[in-house]
Amino acid sequence: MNKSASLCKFLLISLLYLSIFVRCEKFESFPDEFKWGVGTSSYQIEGSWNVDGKSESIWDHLTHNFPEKIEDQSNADHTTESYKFWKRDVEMVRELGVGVYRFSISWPRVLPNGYKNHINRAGLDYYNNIINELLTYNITPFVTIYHWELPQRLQELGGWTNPELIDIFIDYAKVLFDEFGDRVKMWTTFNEPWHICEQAYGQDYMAPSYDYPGIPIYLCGHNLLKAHAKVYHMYKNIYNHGIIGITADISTPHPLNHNHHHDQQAVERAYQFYLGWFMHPIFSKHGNYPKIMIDRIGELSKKQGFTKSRLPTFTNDEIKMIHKTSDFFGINSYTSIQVTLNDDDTNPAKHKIPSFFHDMGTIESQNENWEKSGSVWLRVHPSGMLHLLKWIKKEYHNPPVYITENGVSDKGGLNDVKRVEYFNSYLTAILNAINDGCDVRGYIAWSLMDSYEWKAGFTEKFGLYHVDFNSPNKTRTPKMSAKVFSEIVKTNKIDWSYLPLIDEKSSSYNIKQSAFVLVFASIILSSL
Ligand code: GBH
Repeated sequence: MNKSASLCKFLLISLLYLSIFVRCEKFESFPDEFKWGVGTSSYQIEGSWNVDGKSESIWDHLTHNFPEKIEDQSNADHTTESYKFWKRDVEMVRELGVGVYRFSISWPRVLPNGYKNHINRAGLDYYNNIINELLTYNITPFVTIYHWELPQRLQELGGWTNPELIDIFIDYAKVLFDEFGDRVKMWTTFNEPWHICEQAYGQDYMAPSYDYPGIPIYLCGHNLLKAHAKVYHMYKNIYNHGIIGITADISTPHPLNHNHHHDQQAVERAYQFYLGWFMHPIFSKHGNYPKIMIDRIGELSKKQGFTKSRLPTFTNDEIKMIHKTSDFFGINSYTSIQVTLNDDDTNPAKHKIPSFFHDMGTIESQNENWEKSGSVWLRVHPSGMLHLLKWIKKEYHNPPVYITENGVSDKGGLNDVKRVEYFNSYLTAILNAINDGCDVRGYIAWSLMDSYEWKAGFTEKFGLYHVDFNSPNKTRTPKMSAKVFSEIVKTNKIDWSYLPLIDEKSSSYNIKQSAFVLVFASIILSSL
């Protein structure tokens, strides 16, 4: 063989090798522009519940008047005292090296009556301080306008079942845009509308624990969607310096029995009832509620003797007004469920009639093989995240997605190996989704630090930082997961070095191994 031919061959093989290597690298790292963040919410961290003019929220009201409804009878009167120690919080965000801090604003801290006739300057200044401190260090504030803290006085008007709240919410949002809009460029209106409506009005569960299944929940959802859309338009018309969206939540549904096509149907129903209820009107091609919800709730309502559907109807103008009112698809997801159909005639699950769960017509469970966490509802199932992201891509034509919450609980401690495993395996699933073409733009880990976990009180910990709730300064200390997460953020790669070899590791390395086999094969072939 002559010299130039062998040089040519050499070059070709090098090129092949290089392209495979680059491909592997690409598959193993997150995109350069990927946004990393950590999250908290006001009630869970602020404490100082009645300080400097703040009034009572529905969570203050619930925890003060019905402590027996909370696992450890606790409340968030003090919790991590971020109202005092916010500087330390921002310092931790810096230590982690993330570019985004997602936090929420307490409505009754800013507008104690709920209305804008009385604006509490001290409340606004608290958030101004946080925002300014974040910006000093180049950290993007990502503000949630409503993470469940309704002023109690507005609850007394019927809360989110009262359409009056739409305009009152617009006023509240306007106060925030006027005050912070010059510096805050990332907003979400509502955190987890399903929880705000179903878990709070349909059950004796999240505040206000209204326990009225199947009716007020849909009024709540209707008002929430209108309030969201109107605030979106106001922002776009008057301010429009940044992005604004909504964050929904779901535990990824899987068929209980993979071979039963009925169970596949149950999966689709669960997606549409949990996510589609709020996201279909915004992200689907033509807007409005999912057809399956309109049909099922309509038919069941009729059977049950109601004059009209318990699911309210949007006018055509309202459908248009709500359609496409989110710059990104915000999603919170922690775990998976298994579902099977629950037919109306038999109702074997004995769901209350009417109720959201009876309307959906499914029975849920969790797989005993999925690893447990510190919470009964949360089992570790990373491939659920991949399914979910693919479903969103397909259903809503690949919208830009922010994973606004994902994380795991334990019972506490600094050596949180399980949390490291959780983040690594869920992030591997997310990376797979990105390599599959899902437009995931960012990941916000839940949570910056241990905090008040709603009905579970202080019995479950989600933090990257440990908080010593007994110390006067509520001392915050990084856990192992904080160190690993900051390494991931720095390198844009998942970091397995802290852990013994586990499945996901070997699978991500398989790509590289097969690449090497390929290269060797080609070298041998070419030398023949
Ligand atoms: C998110 O909600 C919240 O946005 C966040 O504030 C919260 O800290 C985080 O999740 C972790 O929970 O006890 O079986 O009846 C997710 C909603 C709320 C889902 C509590 C599970 C308990 C269900 N989570 N809920 S159960």
